[in-house]
Amino acid sequence: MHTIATHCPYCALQCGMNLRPEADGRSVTVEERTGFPVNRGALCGKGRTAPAVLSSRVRLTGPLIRSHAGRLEPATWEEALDAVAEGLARTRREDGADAVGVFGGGGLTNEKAYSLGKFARVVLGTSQIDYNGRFCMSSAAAAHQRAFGLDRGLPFPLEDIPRTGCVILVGSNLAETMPPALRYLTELRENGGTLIVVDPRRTRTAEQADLHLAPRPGTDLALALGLLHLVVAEGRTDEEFIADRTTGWPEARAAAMAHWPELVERITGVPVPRLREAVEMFCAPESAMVLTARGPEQQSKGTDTVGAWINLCLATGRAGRPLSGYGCLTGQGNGQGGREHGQKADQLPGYRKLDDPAARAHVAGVWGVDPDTLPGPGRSAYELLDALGTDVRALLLMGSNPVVSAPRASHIEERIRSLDFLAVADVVLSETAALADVVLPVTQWAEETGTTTNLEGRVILRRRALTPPPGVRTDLEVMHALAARLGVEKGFPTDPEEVFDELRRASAGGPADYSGISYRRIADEDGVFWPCPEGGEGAPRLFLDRFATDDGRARFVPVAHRDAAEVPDEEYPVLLTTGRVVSQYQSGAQTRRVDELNAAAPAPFVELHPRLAARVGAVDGRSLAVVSRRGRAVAAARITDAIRADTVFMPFHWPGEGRANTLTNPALDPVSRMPEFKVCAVRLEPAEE
Ligand SMILES: Nc1nc2c(c(=O)[nH]1)N[C@H]1C(S)=C(S)[C@@H](COP(=O)(O)OP(=O)(O)OC[C@H]3O[C@@H](n4cnc5c(=O)[nH]c(N)nc54)[C@H](O)[C@@H]3O)O[C@H]1N2
Ligand SMILES: Nc1nc2c(c(=O)[nH]1)N[C@H]1C(S)=C(S)[C@@H](COP(=O)(O)OP(=O)(O)OC[C@H]3O[C@@H](n4cnc5c(=O)[nH]c(N)nc54)[C@H](O)[C@@H]3O)O[C@H]1N2
Ligand code: SF4
Ligand SMILES: [Mo]
Repeated sequence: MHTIATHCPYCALQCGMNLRPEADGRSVTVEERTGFPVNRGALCGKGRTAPAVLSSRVRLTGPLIRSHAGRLEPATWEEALDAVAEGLARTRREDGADAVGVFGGGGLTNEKAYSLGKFARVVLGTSQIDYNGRFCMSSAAAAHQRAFGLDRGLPFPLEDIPRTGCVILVGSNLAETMPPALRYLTELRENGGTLIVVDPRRTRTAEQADLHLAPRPGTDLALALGLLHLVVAEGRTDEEFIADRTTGWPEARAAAMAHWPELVERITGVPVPRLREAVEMFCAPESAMVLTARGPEQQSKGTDTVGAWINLCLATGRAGRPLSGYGCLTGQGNGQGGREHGQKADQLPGYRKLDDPAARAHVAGVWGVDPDTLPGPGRSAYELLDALGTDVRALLLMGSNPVVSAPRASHIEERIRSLDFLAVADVVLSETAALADVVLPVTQWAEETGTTTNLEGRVILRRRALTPPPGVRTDLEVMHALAARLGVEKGFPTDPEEVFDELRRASAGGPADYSGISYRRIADEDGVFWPCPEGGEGAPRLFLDRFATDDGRARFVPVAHRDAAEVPDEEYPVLLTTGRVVSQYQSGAQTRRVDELNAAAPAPFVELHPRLAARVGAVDGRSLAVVSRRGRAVAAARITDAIRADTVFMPFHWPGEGRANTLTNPALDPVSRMPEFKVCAVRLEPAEE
């Protein structure tokens, strides 16, 4: 039997894989797809085991409605869709359109994300839509916009990485979060290039580095400024590049000069000689790159922090040139495309701005509505979740599990419980779906067709390989049916290619222009890089001639270090940071349902240094309580000298007692509205077993 070429349902690498349908037509096996350039056949354990979530043993197989007794009970699709339409309409009638919220996800295909944004603005007429990507790469996106006038996570394909001279990888543990991508770093070093990893922990990724800098969490901004200071002091700036291709250098230079090396050592804990080594490694070769991920970005100053790393690239002429530049390693399966087509609070498709009259007119034209009927910008993700049960009284949730993944999660869980009405579309009964009034079971990656845009800006096609079980519908079918019940008969097609063709028109002429991309072209070209105007070529490499600003020049932004929103004190003397392990994905809703992955990563833990463990009486493998101003979590201690002695680390993949987000601080970055997942203050207490 033939195989179907498609992509993994999980992270932003969007590894290519082949699916072989079994004779029964109800299951698939994963096979190598060596021809796809990003992963050349390699897959991590999550991708390899993804078909396990297709099994009816773990997934939702039919709609559920909460009964008068308070239990979720099986219902027909007609009943469930009627109940959702009525729930949303009632709130709108009684409390106004903005009392209805929509929360989306960066795992949704472009077609779904586009339709969800349109559904909110056209069918519900609400401004209250945002999505979990706000928790992901929003700080890097904002910094990209500010400096380059355009936000595409990587302005070059991954294949450029092995050919550059030096990579500074800031707060990315890609050996665990994108395992097949580690190959690019290995090849870089085989080619004579060097790797610097910046992470408070000596991760599997840091172990590969020529130089590992382990700053105190929340101090990357000072670190980048300190490196820029040394670049200036040592006369290593590229004055010609600065003069020809940038603006704002004098102010940015002055800001960096206020961060002299000894001060930076005091703030970050990174010794001055290590700073000098890093500058030498970064400046000596012809070309170099800085790549950031969630470590420096998920901070209440994430935008400025990324800005400081961009300034370092600009001052040394390491941007807008071949094999050089700044890039952000986007996280979710469609983390890139999901941030372009309108599920963000301030955005219209094609990365257009909702408050731009010309953008409103263009998109309203494609949608066949009066531009004046489009609502304005709404609240950011955390602010939206925080408003549930007060200003926002009904919510439609598609593609996120905030009970586990939102900061200050006990509070957010309580807000969700206080809603008048909650509808959740999901593939499994997630912790958030379990609180819903109506649960709509939807199809999965292997059962539907649609495009995603990987971390390189490469638009790719996932293909349907399986007939979905009879009790589930696609997200597009859900939106179509709800729109019809709410009085909008047209404009929500269920055929993904039809949606994509409309998205192309809506994006035409915008910053993320998809108008020249078609399903056919994606198949022929191993994906097409945006921007790609009608009839044009895709653009794997950006900014080589000009940046996307009005004057074509990149903008330095003067930034200064500031403390994290919460710093250690007597009561909460230890820093907590959070992140991921290789065998679980995000809130764990999908991967905690896969036996093989659970065997590898069965439970949450608290990673801490032996010295800190001795001080607080923690014993390896025994329960340890972690207490912050938001709450208390308990997980097994994991004692290792691979972490700073002033910091503990918890993965956030689990609900319940070991939920890391019970502890995290929702302090927001003022520009991106990113919460500070990566730094808060805690104390440790031995816990009862
Ligand atoms: N296995 C697995 N893979 C995934 C995911 C998953 O859940 N599981 N999720 C996907 C998604 S959506 C994303 S966004 C990516 C995330 O990918 P990464 O950004 O690689 O993942 P994290 O573990 O969140 O954070 C990376 C590193 O930041 C470090 N760090 C913590 N605080 C700081 C700090 O203040 N400064 C610096 N420089 N570093 C710090 C942590 O120690 C950690 O090693 O992964 C994607 N891939
Ligand atoms: N403490 C801490 N918290 C964090 C982070 C951190 O580093 N530390 N990282 C943050 C980051 S970067 C991210 S991206 C978020 C992610 O956190 P979440 O938004 O909770 O991400 P997922 O667990 O992927 O949730 C996706 C949900 O949608 C379902 N789903 C999957 N595909 C589809 C689909 O096509 N349609 C529908 N309707 N549902 C689908 C899944 O089953 C799952 O229940 O977590 C954030 N939270
Ligand atoms: S690295 Fe990401 S895309 Fe590749 S197989 Fe693993 S989870 Fe899937
Ligand atoms: Mo993410």
